[in-house]
Amino acid sequence: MAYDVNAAPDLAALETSLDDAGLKNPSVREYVRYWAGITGAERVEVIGASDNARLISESLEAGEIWPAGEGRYYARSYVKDTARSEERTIVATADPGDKGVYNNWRPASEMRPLLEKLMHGASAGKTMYVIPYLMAPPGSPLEPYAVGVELTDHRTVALHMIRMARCGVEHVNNLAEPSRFVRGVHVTGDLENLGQGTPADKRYFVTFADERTILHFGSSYGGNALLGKIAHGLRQAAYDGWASGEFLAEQFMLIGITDKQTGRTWHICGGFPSASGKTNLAMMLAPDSLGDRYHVEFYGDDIAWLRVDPKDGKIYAINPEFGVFGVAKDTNEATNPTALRSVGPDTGVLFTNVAYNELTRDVWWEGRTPEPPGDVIGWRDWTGQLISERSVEEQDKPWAHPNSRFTTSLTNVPNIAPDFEARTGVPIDAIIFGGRTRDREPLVRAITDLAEGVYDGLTLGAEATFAAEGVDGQLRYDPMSMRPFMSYPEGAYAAHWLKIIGAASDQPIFAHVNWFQRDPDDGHFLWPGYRENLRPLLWLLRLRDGEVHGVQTAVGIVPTKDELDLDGVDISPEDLDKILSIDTGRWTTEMAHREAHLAQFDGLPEEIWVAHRRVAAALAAAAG
Ligand code: OXD
Ligand code: MN
Repeated sequence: MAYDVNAAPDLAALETSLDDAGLKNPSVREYVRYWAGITGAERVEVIGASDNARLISESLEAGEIWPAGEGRYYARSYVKDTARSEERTIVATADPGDKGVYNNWRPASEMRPLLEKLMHGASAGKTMYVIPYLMAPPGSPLEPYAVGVELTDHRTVALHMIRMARCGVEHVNNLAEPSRFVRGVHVTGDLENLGQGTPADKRYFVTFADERTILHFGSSYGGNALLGKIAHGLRQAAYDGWASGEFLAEQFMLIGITDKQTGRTWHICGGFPSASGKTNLAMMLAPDSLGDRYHVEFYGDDIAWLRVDPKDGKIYAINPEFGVFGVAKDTNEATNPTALRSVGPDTGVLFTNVAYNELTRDVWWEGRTPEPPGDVIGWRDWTGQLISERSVEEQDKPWAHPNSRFTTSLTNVPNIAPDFEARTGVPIDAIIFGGRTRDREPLVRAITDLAEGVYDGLTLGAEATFAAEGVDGQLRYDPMSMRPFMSYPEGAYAAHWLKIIGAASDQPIFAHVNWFQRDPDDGHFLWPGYRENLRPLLWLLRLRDGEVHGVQTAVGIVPTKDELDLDGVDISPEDLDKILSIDTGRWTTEMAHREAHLAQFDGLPEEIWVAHRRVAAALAAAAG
C-alpha cells in the first residue's frame, strides 16, 4: 500500500518513539507508519497500562477530564456524540454473500477508499496513541483471535481502552504470526462539523471483517471509539469465530454461582437486549436469606466468547474484556450496589456525561438517589450548563445523559470471580436469554433441546416504545441480543450456533427469563427482581442436575410453586401463579410475529423451523 511520506510525522521521531516503547513487532510498526502517514498525526506514542498515571495527569492538566473524588475522573463528550450509531455502522467484506439482514453490509472496495479519504490528514496536529491490546485472558486458546492494535487520536479514548482491555506491547511483541492482529484505526474528526444524525452525516464505523481491519471515523464516544470492545470483541470476533469454525462471540454476561455448602460452582452466560438489566444481573449479590449458602461471582457483563474444549466436551466461556463500560442511569444501592463499589475511591473510574459538581467534585445521575442534590451550587449537567442557570423551561431536563457511563476495570468489582483470568475460561452449565416483557413471558422457562434453545435466542426481543408506533405488545426482535453486532448472515449464524454448541458432549441447559411482568390493572411488577433473580437461576441449575422436574409446557419447563425457594420473598400467591403460567392466547399471537421475523433470514437451518413448528403445534394443542 502507498505510504504518504509528505503527510507523515517526523519519520525518525516515529521510529525512535516505537523503539523507546519496546515495540518490536515489524508488522505492527509497518501498520503504524502507514496510518501515521494517512492521518497526518503530528506524533506517535505507544501506550499500555503502565502509562495510565501519566496519561491521567496530562488529561487533567489539559482540561480533558476533571477529578471526581479520590482516584475518580470525569469527562464530557461533545453533545451530539453520546451513543453508538447503528445506521452509520457497517460490515464490509469482499464477498456479497456476507450480507445479512442486520449487518449493513457494503463492499469493502467501496468503503476502504472512502474511509481513507475521510481520515486523510484528519489527525494533523494531534498525537496518535498506539494501543496494543489483548481481548482474552492471557494464554487463552482463543488468544490468536484476541490480539489487536488500536490507533486513536483521542487521549480519553486511550484512557478508556486501558480500563477495558489488557493493554501493552507484550501482547504483540512475540506473536507466532507477527502480522496476525486486528488493525483498528480510530480518528475522531471535527466533531462539530460532522452532521451527526442529518442526511449529511459524515461518520462511518466500518469493520472490514475479512481483512480484520476496523476503521472508525467521527466519534469519541465509547461504543464507537473503544475498538477492542464492540467492534473487535463482538463484530470481528463473531466473524472470526464463524470463519474459523472455532467459537461464538456474543453480547452475553457471564456469572458463577457457588454453593458454599458443597463447594460446587456453576456458570451461566446469557444475552439480554439493551435496558433489560444485563449489568445488574451480572453484578447481582445473593439475597440476604440465601447469602449464607450461595455466593454469586462476576466474570463479565457484556461479552462472552464460547468454545468447546475437545478434552472434556464442555463449553467454556471467557469474558474477553478487562473492564465494565456500564450505564450510570438508575444505578443505586438497591439496583446494583456492586457497581457502586466498583466506582468508589481509588478505582480510577472514568465517568462520562453524568452531572458534575465542580466545587465538591461529586457526580450524580438520574436514579442515583430518588431526587437530585437539593443544593444545586456547583452542579453542572452533562452538557456543562450550570443547573443554577437553567431557565424555567429547562428545569425538568435530566442532569445526566441517559446513556452516561462509568468505565472501571474488572479488578474493581468486589465479587470478581477468583478465576476470572483462567486461561481456559469457565465451563458453562446454562445459557439464558431474557427481555423486558410486561406479559406473556413467565419468570423462567427452561429448554433442554439445542435447536429449541437457539430458536429461543433468535426470537429474543424487548418491548420497544410501541405506544408511539402503535404496534402494542410486539417485540423489537434482537436475536441473541446481537442485532447491532451481527457481522455475517443470520442463517449462517444460526447454523454456526447449532454446530458449536452441538459439538459439546456435555450440553448446557437453555432458559428464557423475564423479571418484568406487570399487573395489567395497576402496573406493579409481579416479581421483585434484582437479587431475588438468583432464585429462578438456582431452580434452573437444579433442573439440569435432575433435582427438580418442573412442569412441561408448550414453550418449555416452568417451575412448580414449591420448587422455587421463596424464603423471604415478598410476593402474593396470585402474582406467583401469574408468573409461572403460560398465556396460550398471547403466545399464539406471538408465534405469527416470530414466523415473519425468522422468514427474513435466508438459509435458516431446518432444525430451527422444526423447533418453531413444534412449539406452534404444542401451543395449538394446549389451546384445545
Ligand atoms: C452497548 C455497550 O452499546 O455495551 O451495548 O456499550
Ligand atoms: Mn453491550
